[in-house]
Amino acid sequence: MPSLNLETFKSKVDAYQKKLVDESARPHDSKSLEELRNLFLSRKRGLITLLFEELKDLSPEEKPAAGQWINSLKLEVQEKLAALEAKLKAPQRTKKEIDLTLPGERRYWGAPHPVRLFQQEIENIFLSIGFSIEDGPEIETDYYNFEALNFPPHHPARDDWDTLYINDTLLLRTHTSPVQIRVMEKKKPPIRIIIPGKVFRRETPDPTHLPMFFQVEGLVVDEGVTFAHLKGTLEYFLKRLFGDKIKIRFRPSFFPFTEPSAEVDIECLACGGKDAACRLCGGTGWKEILGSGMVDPQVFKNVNIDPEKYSGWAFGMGIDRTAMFAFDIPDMRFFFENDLRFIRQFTLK
Ligand code: 2U9
Repeated sequence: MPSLNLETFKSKVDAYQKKLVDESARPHDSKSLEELRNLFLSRKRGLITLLFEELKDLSPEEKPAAGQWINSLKLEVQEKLAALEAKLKAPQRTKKEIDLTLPGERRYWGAPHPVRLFQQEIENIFLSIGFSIEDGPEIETDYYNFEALNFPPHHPARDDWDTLYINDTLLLRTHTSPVQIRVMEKKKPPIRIIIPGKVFRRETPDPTHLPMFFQVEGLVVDEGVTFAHLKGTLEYFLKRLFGDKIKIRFRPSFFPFTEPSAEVDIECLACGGKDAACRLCGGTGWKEILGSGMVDPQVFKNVNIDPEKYSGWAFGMGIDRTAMFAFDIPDMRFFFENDLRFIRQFTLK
């Protein structure tokens, strides 16, 4: 029956169309592509050719529609084959291929950070005169950061150390001094140590302040240690760091954990005291470089060291701050922006 024939014919065309879609989705090489072409378009046995031959079994009214179906299938076959052929001819890039005409990949080498460089310079000087290096926790208790160092609770002296508290008893250490307390609790004199490390204060960043910076502190405890040892050792240290000719002066000062205490200045490296408007020293000719003093007897009592038998001296110095002065860096924030053009500029002989 003609109507059944037309239906059967349509489902045959649809089945061939589906076959075409499925076959085109597979990967092809030139051989399988040729086989696909023959399957549909071979002049003798191709599916399209066979469909055209079957047209004769349909009635004259059915032929035009059926002819259109075959023609649109043939068009789709030709389009699909052309696309597959183009894909096969496109240059294939394998992983091993290297295109030597492309510009090279630029590699940004790092460099030792200026703060680290300066810290190592300081460490090497003290290591060479018999000190050893200690470290300890950055999160501390109120006891180790303040009380053991002779700051009673609520004492106004604490106001000079703007502190970042974690809770009522824990805080971010404001200096590396808690490490000296921990060392003295464990080790009996003689003690000769330095403690470089990160410290934290509640500061708004500006050219000379950051909430995190680096400090180095030192401690010497033994029998018969005097202020002369403090003075001699610090002078030796500063001359090694800034050169033999550097002028140094000691000024009286106050710290809760040392008595007597002294701040140490060096002559201004930028103007030598000759520029009244100097950016570094403000025209005084001197630059404060560190604080120091003889360990307060109360601090020794807190760690069960007998202050009648032992004495000691200590110092503290900002590493970033001093590196800024030594390298003539105008803004402390440059250290932590991680701009390699800045970081790469520094070397020490
Ligand atoms: C113990 C005993 C004594 C450490 C000291 C200073 C003076 C000092 C500042 C310098 C610049 C901190 O980085 S800074 O803001 N420090 O002036 N530090 S004496 O004295 C100690 C430490 C621990 C047990």
